[in-house]
Amino acid sequence: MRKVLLLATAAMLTMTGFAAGAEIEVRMLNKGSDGGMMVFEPSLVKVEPGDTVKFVATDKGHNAETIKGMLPEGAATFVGKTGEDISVTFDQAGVYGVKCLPHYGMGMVAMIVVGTPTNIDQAKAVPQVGKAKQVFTTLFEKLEASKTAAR
Ligand SMILES: [Cu+2]
Repeated sequence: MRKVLLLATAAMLTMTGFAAGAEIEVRMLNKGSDGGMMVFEPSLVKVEPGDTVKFVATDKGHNAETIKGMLPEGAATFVGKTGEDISVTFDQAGVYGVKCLPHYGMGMVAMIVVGTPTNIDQAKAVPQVGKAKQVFTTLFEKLEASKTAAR
């Protein structure tokens, strides 16, 4: 009897943990709604610390992983498996660059902004591959524009 109660308590705590942060879905697609090929959609996501982003393998052949140096200092890196969903809870504030390894050079990247991004300059300084450079330039512009609008 006592064991059952303990299990029930554990289950409730687990559920409470899930409820604490929001979950946002980012789909990995061969073709985006704007016609672009090989994209994360949305490619710019703003969340609060403790929120979870679920990268959904809507189309197979993609993955989501951190870009070296493009995350706040001390934050954990992650590497998703190709063709599989991966849920990442972002506890540390900052800008995170995410890439699909097979399509990095084609510009399949996303930016996750958690709380107040304090590492924008460092993130901008990270060298990018192929078309990813242009995509990130656009994403940083969008981020700056949204900050200005909020003022
Ligand atoms: Cu991809």
